[in-house]
Amino acid sequence: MIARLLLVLALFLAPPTFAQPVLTAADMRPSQNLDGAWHWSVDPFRDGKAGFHGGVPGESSRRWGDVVQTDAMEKNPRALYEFDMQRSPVVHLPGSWIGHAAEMRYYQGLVWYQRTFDARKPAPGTRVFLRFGAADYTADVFLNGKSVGSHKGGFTPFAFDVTELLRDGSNQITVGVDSARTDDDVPPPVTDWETYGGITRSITLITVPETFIDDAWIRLGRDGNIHVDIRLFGSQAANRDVSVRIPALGPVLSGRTDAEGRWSASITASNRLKRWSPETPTLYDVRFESGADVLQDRVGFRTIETRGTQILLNGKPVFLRGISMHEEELGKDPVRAITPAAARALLTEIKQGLNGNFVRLAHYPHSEVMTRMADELGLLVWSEVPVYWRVNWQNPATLADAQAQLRENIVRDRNRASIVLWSVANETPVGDARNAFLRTLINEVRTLDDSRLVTAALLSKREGKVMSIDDPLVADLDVMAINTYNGWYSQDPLADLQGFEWRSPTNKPLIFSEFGADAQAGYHDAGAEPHKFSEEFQAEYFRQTLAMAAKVPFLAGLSPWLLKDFRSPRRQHPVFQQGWNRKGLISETGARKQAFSVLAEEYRRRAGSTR
Ligand code: GCB
Repeated sequence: MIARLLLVLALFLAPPTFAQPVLTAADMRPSQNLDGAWHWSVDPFRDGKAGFHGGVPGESSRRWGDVVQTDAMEKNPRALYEFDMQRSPVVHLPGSWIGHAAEMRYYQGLVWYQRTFDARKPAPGTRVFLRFGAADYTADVFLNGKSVGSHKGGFTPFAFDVTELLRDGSNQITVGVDSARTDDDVPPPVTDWETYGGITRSITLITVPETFIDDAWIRLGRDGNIHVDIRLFGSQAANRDVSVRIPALGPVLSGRTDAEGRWSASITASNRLKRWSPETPTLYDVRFESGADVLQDRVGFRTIETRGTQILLNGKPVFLRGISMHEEELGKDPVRAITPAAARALLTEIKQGLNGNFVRLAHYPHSEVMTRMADELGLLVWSEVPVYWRVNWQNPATLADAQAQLRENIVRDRNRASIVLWSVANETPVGDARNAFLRTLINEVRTLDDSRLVTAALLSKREGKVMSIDDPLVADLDVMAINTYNGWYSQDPLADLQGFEWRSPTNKPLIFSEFGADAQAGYHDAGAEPHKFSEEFQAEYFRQTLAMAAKVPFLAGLSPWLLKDFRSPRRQHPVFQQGWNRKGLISETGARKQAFSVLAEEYRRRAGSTR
């Protein structure tokens, strides 16, 4: 009994381990890109997994055979297969199935994808991983008819070792992606955004030496030193030489891994180091080496911390002039395919158009394309996991899912200087089970990354015109964040907003992580009191809310809701919304609404000031 208790305790106290390789900076490794033409077939009854008599999904199921054995009918006139993937229509991946056909617009369920590609049997001493940038929500992956693994969670990367299954010549990948979620999932089924089921980020085949650098984290500590942590994966990971070099800055730092394949080291930062900031987003090539493996990354170095109610970037107070956004490209029919050009277009609107220095990447981990672009363009980033609204706080499996998504996000992006805030939740109602759940996530963040700030978007309490933050979680966070919609979801006259008084329970910085109002681009109402959904209403709402914000002495940043109109199935006003949340400052096609210049002007005024 005591032994069992100790084991349970040890499991709780042990630092997180990664049974699966994480392949940090995988997008920088040479790879065979498998994006492009894939066959697809819808499977609303999940027949391909189990068939109408039920049964276990996998190779033994007859229906599963249907999905992979597509040439069998040609070979055998008596064979019967009702899936024929190789003759199914072709689409371009990555990109959600929303764009495959009109009838897929609101489909939530299972879709099969398949493609063939040429490869070589891996050379001895190498491993090959099949990596997906993301698939929403559950993915079951098969190579040459054999299961290689599954993944849950729509926004983080995963990779499977396929060394044993790859063969010379033609190979076949089949993926079953299921977008359906239950109340136990993260996020739960009801959100205020489009699900975008499917394979939404790149698919690659990555070859590495048998023992390789799986994780390499480098950052500037608040102590002025550069810290490095490397973890090798493979049979030779223990007691092995490793090194790290920043060619532009000087000497190689090297050492040997411990029995677990880990190596940590610190070095005083060179005085030639140019710190990364939105004004000077300097990135350095960093080269990690061990044996035959070389892993390159592009990394910026900066510090982020708080002092009282201020946020300090590189030791100096900074006011976060930001805006929130979803992962959705510009255009009338987005499919959540974020190319570097799509990421650049959106982030440039923030940086240059709005005079911003900050973006909240809501409400889930965005593509690594986006976070790398933020590094390059110079935007501070809030990164979050989809712990959104009503999560099943009581269920340990739900917590484990949230932890896994958090871990995958942080480990993927720990080298991104742009990211300054990890957020663990959005608008979650206070309660014991919720508090315990979120505290576990906060502890997880701190174990994985002690160099950034932890936050969560909280709800405020209103008594008359007094707004307060009545949430025990503020004690656990570095930065408080509040979503506030007075004047939009309430019927307060906009002119009254300035009279709202904000009270803080603690001496910490506050960010208004959301405020916003819908407006349909092109709908004008120049009346003395403009109607909701007009550009004039939204502009006035921004004027008044910004004036209110200017009076909050502990405010350290803003990320209003939001840059661009985005698809949301719960926004069906037939005239103004038509399936889109219209709180964007630009329309889905990029037309700037009046409020855009209101915010741009406020940020121009605030640029250079710390408040
Ligand atoms: C919120 C949510 C966000 C919604 C927004 C809205 O508070 O965090 O996901 O889209 O309000 O438009 O109501």
